[in-house]
Amino acid sequence: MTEQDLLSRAEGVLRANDVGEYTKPSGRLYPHQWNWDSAFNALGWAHVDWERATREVEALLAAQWTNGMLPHIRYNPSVTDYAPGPEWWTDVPVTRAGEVTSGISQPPVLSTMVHLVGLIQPDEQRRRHWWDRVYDALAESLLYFERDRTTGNSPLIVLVHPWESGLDNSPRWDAAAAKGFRPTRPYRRVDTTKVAAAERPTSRDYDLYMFLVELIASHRYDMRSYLPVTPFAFYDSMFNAAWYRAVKDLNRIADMINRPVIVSDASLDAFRRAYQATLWDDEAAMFLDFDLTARAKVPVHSWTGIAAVYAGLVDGGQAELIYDGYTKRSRNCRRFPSVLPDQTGFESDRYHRGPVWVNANWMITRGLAELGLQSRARQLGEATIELVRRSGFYEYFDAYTGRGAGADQFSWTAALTIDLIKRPIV
Ligand code: 2M8
Repeated sequence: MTEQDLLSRAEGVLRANDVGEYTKPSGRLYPHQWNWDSAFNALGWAHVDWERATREVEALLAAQWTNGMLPHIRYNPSVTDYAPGPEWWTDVPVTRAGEVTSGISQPPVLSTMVHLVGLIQPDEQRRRHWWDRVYDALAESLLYFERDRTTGNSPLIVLVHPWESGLDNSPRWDAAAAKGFRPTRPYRRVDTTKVAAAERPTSRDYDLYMFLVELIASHRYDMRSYLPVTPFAFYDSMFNAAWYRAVKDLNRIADMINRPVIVSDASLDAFRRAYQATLWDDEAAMFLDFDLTARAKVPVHSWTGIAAVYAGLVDGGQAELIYDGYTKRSRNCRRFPSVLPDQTGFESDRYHRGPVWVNANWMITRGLAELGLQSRARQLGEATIELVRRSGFYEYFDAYTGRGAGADQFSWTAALTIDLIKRPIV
């Protein structure tokens, strides 16, 4: 298949999942608008239809809460056969009447994508005008985490639900799921009626998800009262990296449209120091998550431990150390597995427990290139395009065989493949 064929197929995936103002992550499995999916999808759209990219972002911003939070799902009220659905998230404080959303957030990559989408627009006036229009909402969405999701003296952000990590059934959450929490009400799942149950989270995982949903809703989404009592509170190394990079990118936008920066350089330095001091693990030679309830690092080595590379939270030397260590330990895998194969809980074809994901590869590819590690970036970028070319636009890929799994015709796989081809590493 030529590069041009691959590009037009990728565009076809975005168009097939396009419902006008947002792009479904996948036609079959995910009918609503998801937060970080839309951010990645906007970047793909920017290369084929720039105005459509801006609509994707603005549709997501329409779901913003009065406290600034950007929810992880913006439900489409006309879709009624999805479960568990919005009835679990009662009385959410949306800014716009009529919006129906979940009550947690997702990795905040949106400002970074908005920065890139803007740069793709050659007309400077149009670009600046758009940035100006979305700037305040983006700023509030990032400041929300500083205001409501920090605790004690640490500037690091607390994650309150596995769904919020974007990596729902990562083995990092196994210890929490093993505690046997269950919601008080029965719940229904549709995911396992659409794709093989063996590729999805287990019912024990879902018991934890729904237990936490009930707990968060019962605290009326007030994290100040929820944090002291929840059994699930983590400094997630990828979520925190995404926030740091998003703030830097929004500061860049601010500079270009003459707005005040949202977080000062001194605060960013303090954040970087806290990230290094709290999450770096010498023995693992990567960053680990921190469990605030157990007051200990989470001993699971996954790609989130390299996410600092995406954010520029490390220099080239540290990036090389982490990335090369990860590569060595996953020599027998496709580039690169979401969990290292020597870890308890690794499964090569189950969702966030080992398979290769295009968004993870894209984040690391871009981060490596920005830190000056061009040849590694080029190799990873090319391996990612090749995997999609051979296996198709799947949600994820078996870490050993490269077989596509989960949902087919998956939007961010298409969107980020377009970006990897259109903006090659030089
Ligand atoms: C997955 O998460 C949803 C719940 O939010 C699910 O499993 O049903 C995750 O992979 C998440 O990162 C992604 O945003 C979402 C939609 O693609 O699916």
